[in-house]
Amino acid sequence: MIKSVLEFIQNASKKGEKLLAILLDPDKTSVEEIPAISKRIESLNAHFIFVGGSFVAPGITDIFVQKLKENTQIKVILFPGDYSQVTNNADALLFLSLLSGRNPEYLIEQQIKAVPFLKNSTLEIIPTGYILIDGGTNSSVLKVSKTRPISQNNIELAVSTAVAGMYKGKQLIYLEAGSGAKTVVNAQLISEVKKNITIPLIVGGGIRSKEQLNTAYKNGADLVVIGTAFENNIEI
Ligand code: 1GP
Repeated sequence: MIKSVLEFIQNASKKGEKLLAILLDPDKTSVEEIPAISKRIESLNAHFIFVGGSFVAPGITDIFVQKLKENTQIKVILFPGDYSQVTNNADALLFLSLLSGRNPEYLIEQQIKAVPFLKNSTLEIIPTGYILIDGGTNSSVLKVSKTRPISQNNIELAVSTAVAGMYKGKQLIYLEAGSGAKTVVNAQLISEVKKNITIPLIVGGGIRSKEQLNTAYKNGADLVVIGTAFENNIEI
């Protein structure tokens, strides 16, 4: 029996089964919309709901996740932009380290600040290496983290960053072009990173079409995250 979210992703990755997560930002989606949105996400056969954002006010995520759990059986995974978004109501937490950046706040400070919230929590904590790739926009994550992304052409740096993350003990690598990216993470970069790691790979940022989704899967993404395209048109 599969006990955890991480095990589920690892098993799917081993079998070559592709996973989909829909990202909801409590700053952009209201609690009232959750029943309809949950049904829609279920009809898309998404495997996970990610919840997070760069500018979510404290306390909001807690209520938002609680409402989701009342409306769907799909596992809810926190993808926080800030430690204040940690809530015990979710199933799991991507414990992110922004490996592409050199801002200590997002390499270790935020993680330390999260600990008092996690000590007695039942959340599954998943160490995740988070790597920003230039998506052609000044995305919220770049603004908030005050870091520079890795260029789409600097495949060597992206690969080394992902492998260093794996050696540091991360269980997942997340290649992120930024929410609303103009340019999605390119196929060659995904494929080179995938070839060099033995842990599952998440890809997100700017994915709007079935073709982009399939390209990410074909080149090695185990889990793709879609936020903006769903937010703009939940009938997508
Ligand atoms: C952002 O990877 C996610 O953190 C999703 O990006 O909103 O562009 O789909 P989009």
